[in-house]
Amino acid sequence: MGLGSNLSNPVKQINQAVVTLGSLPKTSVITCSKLYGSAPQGPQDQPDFVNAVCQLTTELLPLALLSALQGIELAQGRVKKRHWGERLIDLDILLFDDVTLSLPELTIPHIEISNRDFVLIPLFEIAPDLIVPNQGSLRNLIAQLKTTYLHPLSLFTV
Ligand code: ROI
Repeated sequence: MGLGSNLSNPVKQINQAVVTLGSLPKTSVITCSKLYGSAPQGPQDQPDFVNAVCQLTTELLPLALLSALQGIELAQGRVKKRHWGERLIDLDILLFDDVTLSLPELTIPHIEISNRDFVLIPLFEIAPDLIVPNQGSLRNLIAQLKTTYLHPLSLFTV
């Protein structure tokens, strides 16, 4: 899954979310990427994001996991400000084993996965040989990114 934040101490928001994810019923966090700083996709008049991805194991079904993630977002105080705008915490299901799903409330793989350097590059760190259902190898998706605006965060802050 993907994590992103660009408000109210993003590093703290992401760390908090990871801790809470690990406390969901029948769910554990297996591994997480580094934190990355990334330029916003969408309106440019907002702060840079902090992004990371984590691998979970869970017995929750996709829609139950989605509602658990939405619960965490709300508990951390997320309020929607504008489309593709700044956010306190964003938790996205990116992939779910080799499931493909297309529902109004949830698309797996994540609908924007192939356009997002801030998802693909952290994913490569934890799963370099990943195949994205219907979209081929992660390696190839990364090769097709036009530009990337990502830097490992530890080089700059913390
Ligand atoms: N841009 C970046 N860099 N990182 C995000 O997590 C992110 N999330 C979003 C939008 C607003 C589309 N842009 C983003 O939801």
